[in-house]
Amino acid sequence: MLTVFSSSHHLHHGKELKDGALTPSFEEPGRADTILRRVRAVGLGNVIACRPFGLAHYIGAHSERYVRFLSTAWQQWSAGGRTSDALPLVWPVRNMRDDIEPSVIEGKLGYFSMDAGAPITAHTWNAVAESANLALTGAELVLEGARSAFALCRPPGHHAGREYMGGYCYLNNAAIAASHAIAKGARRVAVLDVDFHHGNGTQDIFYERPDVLTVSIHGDPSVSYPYFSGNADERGSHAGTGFNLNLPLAKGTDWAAYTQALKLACQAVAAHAPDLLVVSLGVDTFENDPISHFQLKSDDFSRLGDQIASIRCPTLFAMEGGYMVDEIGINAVNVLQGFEARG
Ligand code: OKP
Ligand code: ZN
Repeated sequence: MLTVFSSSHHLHHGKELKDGALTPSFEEPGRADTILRRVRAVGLGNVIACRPFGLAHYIGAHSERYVRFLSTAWQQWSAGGRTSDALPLVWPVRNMRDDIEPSVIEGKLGYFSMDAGAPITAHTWNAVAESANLALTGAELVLEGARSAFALCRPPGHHAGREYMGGYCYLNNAAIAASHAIAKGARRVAVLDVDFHHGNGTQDIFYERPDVLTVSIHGDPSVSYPYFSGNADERGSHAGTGFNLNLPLAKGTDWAAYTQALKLACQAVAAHAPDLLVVSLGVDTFENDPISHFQLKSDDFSRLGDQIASIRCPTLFAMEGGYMVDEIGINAVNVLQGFEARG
């Protein structure tokens, strides 16, 4: 399996609020480097650079005004001399105006975000665009005939919606890859999200569409981030009704319970008969993950890959979360090797 990688991810490491204090984000450069090291150590396959793509490739999954905001936010934020991370502080909620984009950056930050978990630093945009380009490249490799590819995306993408960032995510890499596949002639695509956290952004982007099935297995939102989406009764709307499947699981879920949900997820994907499957590959379901609450062990990730391979569909893996930096290389690559072992 080819891995698509770029060292541009080093351009991004922001700060997040943890227990009331601003500290370096869990989503940090060591993550992607650890995974790349493991890819090389096991000889998964060649590591290649991404092909060139531009702003136009991000529009569709995202709105034009959101991409414009993201690509210019640091310039606007720093214009007055600020050097600290740009973070939102005000959001439109029930009965407030969510239909008028503010003209100043302080307002735009809240307008285009779901939380304060996506800090914008001086070179964040470069890292974010390159991360999306990795997924776009991986999608093209698979559309050109590869059975699978691994886009080692960082920053992750699945919390980013059509018009918002949040939860370490800016551009939705998996959704951009799925949209590109449709633009290139794929009739149906499925996105299977196995990150611990609900893929709310991917759900948002495809919620009204029947051509892109979105399936997510995640911590029950009543007790787990992102709290405000991911319930089982969110099934899609309009023409997309029935084409979104959420499988929320309790805190403490282990492989025995996880594999049951995964079986349902894989059945739903197989029934959609997609031309491309995009797996939002988060490995924060690991028992020792510092911010998540499932109990998967390293060997379980091999089984996860094997079960995904049983769908028998051309598959792009796009990296999402996983924060136990010592283990995420083993766990992510176990999924990929488990997938390949089925042949
Ligand atoms: C991104 B991905 C951490 C609280 C949770 C946001 C988590 C975003 C997860 N102290 N903060 O889905 O892995
Ligand atoms: Zn996650």
